[in-house]
Amino acid sequence: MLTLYYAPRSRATRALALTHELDIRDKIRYEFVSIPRIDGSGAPDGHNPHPDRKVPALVDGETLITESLAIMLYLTDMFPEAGLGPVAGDPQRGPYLTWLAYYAGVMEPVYNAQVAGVGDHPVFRASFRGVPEVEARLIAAFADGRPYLLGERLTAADLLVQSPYMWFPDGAPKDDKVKAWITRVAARPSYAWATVFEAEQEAAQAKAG
Ligand SMILES: N[C@@H](CCC(=O)N[C@@H](CS)C(=O)NCC(=O)O)C(=O)O
Repeated sequence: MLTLYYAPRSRATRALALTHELDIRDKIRYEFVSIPRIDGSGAPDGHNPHPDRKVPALVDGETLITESLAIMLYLTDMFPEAGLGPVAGDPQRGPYLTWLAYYAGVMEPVYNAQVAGVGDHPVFRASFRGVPEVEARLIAAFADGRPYLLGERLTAADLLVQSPYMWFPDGAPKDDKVKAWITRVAARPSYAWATVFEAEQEAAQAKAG
């Protein structure tokens, strides 16, 4: 049995959505945990196995998997028949890994640095480049009219790479094709389910006190 530790409206939401896309909700135990929130509410949860008490965290038997990239890759490799992540040997495996790694290794630092006001520091730019390069990368990816990052089919890379623009729509590239992709991913039934599921569980937690 797999256990996914999550908190509502967080980086775990895309992992919840992935479990819906993979059609594995009956194979997952979902564990609600609290996290400290920007408004001062919430607190680290002693039940969360993540070493930093962050979400998402996935437990498979004795194995703990943290970091959204690792969790998504772990799950799409574990359930390849769902077609949410090209497996080794598939020509799309390289682009798939590239987008997953680009999100975690470049996009998250770049957007966080922008918010922190340090994105233009020459050392930062030398390592990561910046928002204009991220936007150019996405605009180039969708220039041929493809609906998803790898082509005709949604993969976990779409859920990961699109997620910052769910939280900060104003930060999305000003490009119609990219914007259409953001809307397309957000409109997936998996996100509707994740949003309702989170809200229901949050209400149940509040009621239980
Ligand atoms: N790099 C991690 C980041 C996880 C993360 O920062 N999650 C936030 C929620 S959006 C969290 O748990 N924050 C709680 C805290 O900082 O204590 C990932 O992508 O999984």
